[in-house]
This record gives sequence, C-alpha cells and structure tokens, in this order.
Amino acid sequence: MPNASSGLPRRDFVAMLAAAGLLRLPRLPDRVWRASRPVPSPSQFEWQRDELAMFLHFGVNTFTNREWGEGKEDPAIFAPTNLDAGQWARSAKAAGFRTMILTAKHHDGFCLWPTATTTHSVASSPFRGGKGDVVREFTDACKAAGLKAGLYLSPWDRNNPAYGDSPRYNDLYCAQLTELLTHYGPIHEVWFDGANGEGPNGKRQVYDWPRVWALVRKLQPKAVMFSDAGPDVRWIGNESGTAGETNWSMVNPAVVSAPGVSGNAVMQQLQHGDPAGTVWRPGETDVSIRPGWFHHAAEDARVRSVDNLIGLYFTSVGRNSKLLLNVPPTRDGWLHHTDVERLAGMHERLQAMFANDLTKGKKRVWQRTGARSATTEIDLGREIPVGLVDLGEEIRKGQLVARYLVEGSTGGEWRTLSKGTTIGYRKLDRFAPVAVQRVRFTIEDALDTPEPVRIALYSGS
Ligand code: FUL
Repeated sequence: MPNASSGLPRRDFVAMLAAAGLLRLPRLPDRVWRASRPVPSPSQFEWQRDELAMFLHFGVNTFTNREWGEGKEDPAIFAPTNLDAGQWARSAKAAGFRTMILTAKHHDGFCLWPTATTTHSVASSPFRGGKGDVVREFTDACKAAGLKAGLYLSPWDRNNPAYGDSPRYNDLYCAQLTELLTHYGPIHEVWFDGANGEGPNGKRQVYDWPRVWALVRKLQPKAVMFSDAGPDVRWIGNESGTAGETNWSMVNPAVVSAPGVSGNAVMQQLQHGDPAGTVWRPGETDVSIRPGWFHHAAEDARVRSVDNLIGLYFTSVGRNSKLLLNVPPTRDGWLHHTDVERLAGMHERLQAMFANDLTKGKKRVWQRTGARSATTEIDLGREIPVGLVDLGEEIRKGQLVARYLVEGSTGGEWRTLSKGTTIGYRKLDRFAPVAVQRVRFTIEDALDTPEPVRIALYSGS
C-alpha cells in the first residue's frame, strides 16, 4: 500500500526515516505491517513442521513395468500376492516420516479402491478376490502407525471415456474425490498432479479447479492441497529433490494460475517463491528413492544411497521445503528391503547429526542494527569444531530474512562460516568443520523488522 505522503511503500518510508535518525524505534509500528503479511494456516504450519512424507506409487504400472500406463490395462493384472500396508507404515514411521501419500489413481485411470464411478478398479481384479480396497488398507495402516494419510488422484485419466468431455469428467472427478474424502477418515493432503501427456491431437479436458478445491475444503477442511498452483502447497518445480537456494514461502498467485501451466516465469516462481507474494504457499519437493516412480525390479540395485538421501534432506527440508520421498511397493505389495534399509540408514544418520547442539544452554542477546537488520553472538565456552548451522524463523509471524551471514572466531578475526539469502522454516548449511569459540549471526537484510532466528550449531558429522 503506497504511503500518501511519499509514494513509497509504508515499510520503506518508515525504514528511510529510521535510517535518517528521524524516528526513535525501540518498537517499530509493525502491527500495521503484520496485518497484511502472509502467514501459514495451522494446516500449512503443521504440514511443514512434519518435514518428511513418503510417497507410494502403486498400481497397474507396478505389474506392467511401466511409468505411465495407457489406460487399456486389464484389471486382472493387478494381483499383489502379499500386500501389507502395515509394513509400509511401520517402515515410514521408524524412519521418522509423518505422512504417507498413496496414488489412489494414476494417469492410467485404474482405481485402487472399489469406486462406484468406474469398473476400472480393484473390484475387477483378483486382489482379495475382488473384495479388496488398497485405499482402506492404506488409511487403516496410517492410523495404526500414527501417520497422517494423503491421497493422489490423477486429474489426467487415460482410461475413462468421459475424459475430454469436460463437464462430464469434472463431475466424475468430483465424485471420485468425494468417495475418497468421505469414506476413509481424515485425509491430510490431497495431491493434484499437473502432468498431461496428450499430444496435439489428444483429448482436451478443461478442469474446474475452483470447484475441485472448494469440494476438498468442504469435505476435509484441515487437508492441504498440493499442485503447481496450490492452493495450499506448491510444487517445487523439479523432480530432482532440489528446492531453490533462495526459497520464499510466499507466491504471486497470478504467475502460476493452474496446475500444469509452464514457462520460465512459472518455474522461477515454483523454485523460489516471491518476497512480494501475497499468498502463503510453501514448496514441496517430490523425488523418488529410485530412478522411476513405480517399482521396477531392474532398478533394485539403483536405490539412492544413505549419503544421497541425506543430500536430499539438505536440499529440501534444509531449504525451507518439505521432502516427499517416493518409496514404491513391489508386486508383492511390500517395500523392498533395500529401500527400507536405506530409509533406516538415513534416519540414523540424521539422528546422530542433530543429536548434540553445541549452543545448548548458551546465552544469546539480539541487537537491532537497523530497521531491517540485527545480530547476535554466541560464546560456545571453548573452541569446538562447527560444521553445520541450523537456522529457523518463527514462520507463524511470516517469512522475513532475505540475507544472512554466519561468522566464527577463536578470539581474533571473524571468518565467514556460511552465508545465504532466505531462511524460512529451516535453513541448513554444511561446511568443512572449523574450530571456533564464538559465533556471530547477522541478519543483513529482511523484508521487515527482523524477529530473532532460531540458531543451532553442530559438528556436522
Ligand atoms: C508426475 C507424474 O507424471 C509421474 O508419474 C509421478 O506421478 C510424479 C509424482 O508426477 O507428474
């Protein structure tokens, strides 16, 4: 909102006065600004704090050995011999994951629950004699393990004859969503994929996103909705496990108006968000533990290593995002033992890495150094090797930090340990360990009056 007297945005105007010494500022009038600053809803906050979710791609592709089914698959091929959703949930829980998201329907249109909307479902398969319901077993297993459940329902449907007849398919899609969101208890995340592989002569479906989003809000008001365009959680813009080094949780909703839109501006917005964004829409980083999203026996020796998984944690959770790691069940209906071992290894490594906060019990006093800058120093009491900085903003008040610096000293000169731009929910910086006794953290620039930042230090191994 421009200030009438200066034409500057209000916060710039106040900062300018402050810099000129014209304003005494023990307390800036930040209530005015806070009223319009985007902040997370309680569901978005919880979603982010959970940090780790597991994605499970399972369906006819598991049996055809493909990534994208054509929609012509015979339901008779869906025959997991020993499906145990309890094993999925126990593995996820033991590895520190807090949510699981299942592909209830992928692009091939095959439904993992006995829907009334089509016969192309588990009801036409040999699974549990045609009486099975994978979504039910999945949600029951989540409940039993204390995990949140999420569902993926592909908008693109290569099987359903209504697809491309827009109003008819939109009705069908909403009917499928209604079944999923009313028969299985609380659903915490609904995942809307943006993929559509129809060629130039393919079917053209015009989705009714406002209707779909309103339906989810009505049926599961606490669920977050994921898509390129949110509305609650945005895609991070790639499937390689990398959030932007600069990553704001705010976006300009006009740039990514609907799932599936493309272009450079869209990708920039997904990767980095927008400091001037008017809507809180944090990024989710989805990536697979294997080359493919579905299980292929030929990839059993190509499961990501523990080191690689730790790297993913740093480039997602450690960059103000959430990690949605895909671990696909096999034809048996189990998670493969290699994948389970790697998950356990990742958990163990993370536990060890963050076990001993070197700043624990150490005093820190924040000093404002300007309208948008502040600094604090921590005395570790003795020289200790530091190789990992863990920072976090109180995002319930919004995301503010735009540039920061971390320095260390043994009494003489200060040397840079790490520096960066955004922090948000969590920012992790790893570097070759340096022995230091004092650490200085400086917010060099922020969107507004900075709030104290959570700081923890670790040895990094
Ligand atoms: C993509 C899909 O096409 C992939 O098959 C997978 O489901 C991935 C998570 O999203 O858009």
